[in-house]
Amino acid sequence: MKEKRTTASGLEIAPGARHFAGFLDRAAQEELVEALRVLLREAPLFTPRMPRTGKPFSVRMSNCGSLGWVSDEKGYRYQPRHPETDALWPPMPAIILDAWNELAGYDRPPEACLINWYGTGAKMGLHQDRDEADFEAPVLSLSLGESAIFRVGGTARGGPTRSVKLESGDAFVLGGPSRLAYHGIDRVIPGSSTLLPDGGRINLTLRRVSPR
Ligand code: MD3
Ligand code: FE
Repeated sequence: MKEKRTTASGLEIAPGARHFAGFLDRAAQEELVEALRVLLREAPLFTPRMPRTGKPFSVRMSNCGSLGWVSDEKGYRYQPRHPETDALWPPMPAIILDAWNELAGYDRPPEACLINWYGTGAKMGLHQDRDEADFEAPVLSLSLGESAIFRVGGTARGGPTRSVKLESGDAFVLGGPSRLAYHGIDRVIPGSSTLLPDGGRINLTLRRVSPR
């Protein structure tokens, strides 16, 4: 597929899928990690489980914002409370809202910020994000820590895919025809970043959930 440059740092890798390499500089990444450390004390990482089978995900998760994504035997859903503490999700740090305002090009603020934590060997299989009622809104992803091999295809399962390396500080916006693209994380590259002292990778995904 032909690549098209959109802004100084945005690369359109498929219609509506833009990669902003190095969007957050090192200082901003460190500030965001510190904000997340504070937030995760209030809303600890939990291990989501597959609907029906209850098989645990290899990725651990938490959320901030008015709604959070959770998954267990009963299914995938967004809810206002943490599944284990029953507390409301903490508010989104300003740096996250700033990224949405700069990159999303959408007239409403994000409602959900899913925090994915990848330790050694964690991955995420190819899937579509379709638990939201507003597909007009883009999804914005921010990557921190070790680099990941991200795979993105089209809107049909089994079609061609391409791989993109997501590095610490990168932003990725998925909108338009790519909003319902299949995507996943094949693997995280150990030792590829010094941002997190104990290694691993954090990905944040910002979304609109409610219908317009
Ligand atoms: C493409 N997270 O949480 S972020 C997810 O790196 C998820 O943790 C991955 O897929 C991660 O659902 C990938 C990039 C991303 C996010 C949303 C998308 C790519 C997307 C929505 C549609 C198409
Ligand atoms: Fe996804």
